Amino acid sequence: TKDDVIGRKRNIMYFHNENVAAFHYGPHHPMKPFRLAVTHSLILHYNLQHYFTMVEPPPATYEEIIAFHDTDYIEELMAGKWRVVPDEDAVDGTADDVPLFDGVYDYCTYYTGSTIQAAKALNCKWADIVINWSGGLHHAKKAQASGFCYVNDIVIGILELLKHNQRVLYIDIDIHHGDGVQDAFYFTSRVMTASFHHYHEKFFPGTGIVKEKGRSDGKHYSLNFPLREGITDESYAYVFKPIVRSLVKFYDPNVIVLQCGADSLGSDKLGKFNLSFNGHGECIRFVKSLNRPLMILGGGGYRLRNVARCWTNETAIIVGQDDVISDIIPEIDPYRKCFAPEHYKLRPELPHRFRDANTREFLDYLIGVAEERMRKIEH
Ligand code: TV1
Ligand code: CA
Ligand code: ZN
Repeated sequence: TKDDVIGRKRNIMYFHNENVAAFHYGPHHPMKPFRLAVTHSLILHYNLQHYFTMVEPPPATYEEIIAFHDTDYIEELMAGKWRVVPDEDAVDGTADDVPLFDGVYDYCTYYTGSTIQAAKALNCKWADIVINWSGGLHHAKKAQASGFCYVNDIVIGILELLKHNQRVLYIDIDIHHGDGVQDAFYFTSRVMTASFHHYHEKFFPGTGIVKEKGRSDGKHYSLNFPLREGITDESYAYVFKPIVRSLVKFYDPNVIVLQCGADSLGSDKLGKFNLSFNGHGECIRFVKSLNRPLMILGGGGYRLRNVARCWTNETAIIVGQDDVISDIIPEIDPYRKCFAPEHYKLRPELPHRFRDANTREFLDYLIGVAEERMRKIEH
């Protein structure tokens, strides 16, 4: 394979606890854990499991979860009741985003357990690349659920990585700003966070402007790329590649964590970008090519069939089989009917619903700011 030509073959581990897919946020809620069952099934029916070690990790323990979260907050989550905060919240509809559905705490232990075991596998050098598509819930705060996220598995996973690694680079290509991860490490230089997202004052969570750059020891170690709607593969690669290349060169991370939210794809139910499967997957391919220990996580993604396609294609990219596997969804996949509208293709073209509002000048400005910041990095 190409891996053998370019370098040493990389050892890959895949973490999945199937219990995670059985939870329901509620009938009209856009977040559907079932997408994880469809994704996992598609990965298996493409026989990609021959190229990685599959692990069913144990759920995260209470002790592991409170490594980041506030104990009072986690107790509310376990009890299935938010504490009553007089007048606030309730009215503004934020509570609808994070409903206390049946088993919500257990759900969190499953996706977080996979991220923790993935981090441990990198720490012990059992694997060079680890994958957990159920993880990547980047909005959860120390003492608050936010944007479909209750427990921040990414922060907990990075804390685990910091036990054995001096510097962790976090890259986030979900269309939403990775605010929970940024906030958790805003004051430290041991984690550099870089989020690429759509920014608009009315687009959730409304943070992630260029000026948010970290504070005290963490000054210059938070980077934000607030993109406008409709970004295409070409424009995205134009900013992503040079920035990530320089980040790795100047920050020289010991490990990279990549949140691969699939809501940056075109035609996502909540998203406003125009990325194709190829454009999204190109980011994963590029980060892999930098040859650092790597943790791949999921995140958002609200068009169920496209989430499964996206992460299956990206699993294939990671294992070096993307140019080998068929573009027709395997017939024996029990969820095959999900893919019917686009003739059972793995990587159909997605309609462009938004004009690309990212001018060349704007993208050059973002690259310029990032390069100036990186020159200030020292260690
Ligand atoms: C219940 C039922 C909840 C239908 C939420 C879309 C719903 C949304 C729903 C929704 C929806 C958001 C806000 C609300 C600010 C809040 C996993 C006062 C059709 C990582 C989280 C987006 C994205 C939250 C998570 C956002 C992730 N958008 N229908 N809620 N308002 N919340 O805008 O980054 O992908 O939309
Ligand atoms: Ca993002
Ligand atoms: Zn998102």
